[in-house]
Parts: sequence; structure tokens; C-alpha cells
Amino acid sequence: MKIYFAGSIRGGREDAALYSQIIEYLKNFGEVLTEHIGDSSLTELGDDGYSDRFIHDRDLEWLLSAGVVVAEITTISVGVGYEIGRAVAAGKKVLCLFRPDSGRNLSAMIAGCPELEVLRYGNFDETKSAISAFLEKRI
Ligand code: 6IA
Repeated sequence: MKIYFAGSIRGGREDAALYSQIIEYLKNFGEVLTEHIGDSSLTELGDDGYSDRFIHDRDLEWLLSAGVVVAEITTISVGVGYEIGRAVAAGKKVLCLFRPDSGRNLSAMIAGCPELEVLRYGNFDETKSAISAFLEKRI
């Protein structure tokens, strides 16, 4: 199964190490198309050499080819919100992971969307059972 993982890039990279842990865990269930999201050398300001148009078109193609989408949404990111909206419109199953103890408030457009599954969690270990339950239903 192809898995699209979404996490903040220009929205801020403070959760990059957590994204990397989640991506490593997701690899137990299939091919993660977006491994670079957890790359600690990718900064919100850095330039990976590709144009924005290239990144948009490539990522959208990956998103639409994926069986499922998993998004860590604690760090607010316009790009991740856009990807979630496009995934819902395409009928994809999406699991959103949010940490309430971050002090941030979850958007009503995510919390109130009946097509999304939202897991509120405290630390990485708590995501594992939710991720496996979500993905095993779809393998
Ligand atoms: O608005 P954001 O940048 O936080 O959006 C992050 C989301 O958009 C991620 O889930 C990615 O799938 C996608 N995305 C945004 N920028 C990139 C990127 N390079 N490479 C791959 N996916 C991306 C941006 C390089 C930049 C640091 C110059």
C-alpha cells in the first residue's frame, strides 16, 4: 500500500524529528511516498533545488496515487491543510494526528469534518495503535 505522509515544511520544522519517527513506523505497513518530510536537513527556509510548481505537481500526483494519507497537523501548515482537503475531495481515507498539549487549537474544519479520522495524542507511542488500526483496515 502506498502511504502519503503530510507534515509541516514552511509552516515550521519544530516537529521534524517526530515526523521521522512516524514515517519509520508507517514503513511497516507499506511504501511511504514522502519520506523527505522527516528529513532534519530540510528547513522551512532551505531550498531543495525544485521549483514550487514542480513540488506542487509532484506531491499532488503522489497524493492521488496513495491508498491512504496520514497527516501530523499540530504544527499549523497551509500546505498540509490543502493536502488534506484535496485528499478528502478525492475520496481518500485520511488519519490526522494532533497533540492538544501543544497549546494549539485544532481547526474546526478538521475537527468538524466527518470524512476525517482525528487522533488526539500525547506522544509517539500513543500513535502506534491508532495508526496500525487505521492502516490494517485498508491493507
Ligand atoms: O505549507 P507547508 O510548506 O508547511 O506544506 C507542507 C506540505 O506540503 C507537506 O506535507 C508536503 O507534502 C508539501 N510540501 C511543501 N513543500 C515541499 C517541499 N519542498 N518538498 C516536498 N513537499 C513539500 C519545499 C522546499 C522548501 C523548504 C524550499
